[in-house]
Amino acid sequence: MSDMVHQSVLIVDDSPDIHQLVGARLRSERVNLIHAHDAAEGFRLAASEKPDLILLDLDMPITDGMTLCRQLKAEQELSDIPVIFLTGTMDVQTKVQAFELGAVDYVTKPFDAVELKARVRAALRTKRYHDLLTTKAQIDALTGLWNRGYLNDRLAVEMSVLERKGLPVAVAMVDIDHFKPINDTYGHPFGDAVIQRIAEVLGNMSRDSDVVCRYGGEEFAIILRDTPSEGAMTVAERMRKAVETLQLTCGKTPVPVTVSIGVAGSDRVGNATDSGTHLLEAADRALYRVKEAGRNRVGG
Ligand code: GH3
Ligand code: MG
Ligand code: MG
Ligand code: MG
Repeated sequence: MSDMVHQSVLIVDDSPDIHQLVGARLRSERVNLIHAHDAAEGFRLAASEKPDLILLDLDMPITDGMTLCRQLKAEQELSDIPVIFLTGTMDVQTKVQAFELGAVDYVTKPFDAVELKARVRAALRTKRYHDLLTTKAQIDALTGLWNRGYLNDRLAVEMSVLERKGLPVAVAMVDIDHFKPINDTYGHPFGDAVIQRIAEVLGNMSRDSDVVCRYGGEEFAIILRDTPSEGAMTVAERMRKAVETLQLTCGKTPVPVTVSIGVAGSDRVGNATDSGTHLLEAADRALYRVKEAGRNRVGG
């Protein structure tokens, strides 16, 4: 989550004077200013820096602000960055066009320092809420792990990275063994606590680069980046063992809990961009086989 201190503003304007002026006006605001002097540089810096706000000059030679705005809005990763147009006079039709393109606001030059600050602040505040909601929508409330929606999005991204860079990706599907009787015997709240503890173990046993998700009820899916099938099997076995040795209790009653894990790697399943679903399905089939074979084990 970007903190107020770290929010960044990209200004795209062909006039050095405007850069200096905006810099001076926003000096008292705790924002990082990033400077671009034409549309091409603006697009490049938007993509690499992912600013929280873009102040965009309407009139620029070569490529104007409207065109750059259209390009930004067409890019999935950049389309959520709010854009405020900086402009001299602006007729109603141009204003309407700017808003239709996705601009959140405009400021007319010469701009009043107080007004510029207020508009920048308002846009950054909305961006913080936006980021917060986006994050919340991707997190599972019970465990704090990523949810299934995020898993699907992330898997698609990882598969395209894989296709470009050739790094192997693996998926591990984890399912708690005989969970229904645990719920039935000790109650649903205890069942929830078990799910939380296992989520914790999976989180602790994974690397920062792994993506640990709650897939559904008592099922988890882990994306293991830059990991071939064999390595994924080793990680999964470590996780299985860690759960087995948990020694959970309900009151004073020991409640042994185990998991079964199915693993699938891109080195076996294939690395097409659309193969994320294949990978999940293959891991799920492996899990099914492991369950059939007797549970509390790992299989590929
Ligand atoms: P298996 O070894 O074959 O996986 O047996 P199982 O009993 O775990 O079977 P299954 O995976 O089909 O059962 C999942 C059970 O998990 C069913 C449901 O009552 C319970 N469950 C699903 N979501 C939650 C949850 O959020 N909290 C709790 N406490 N229980 C849940
Ligand atoms: Mg200009
Ligand atoms: Mg299940
Ligand atoms: Mg189960």
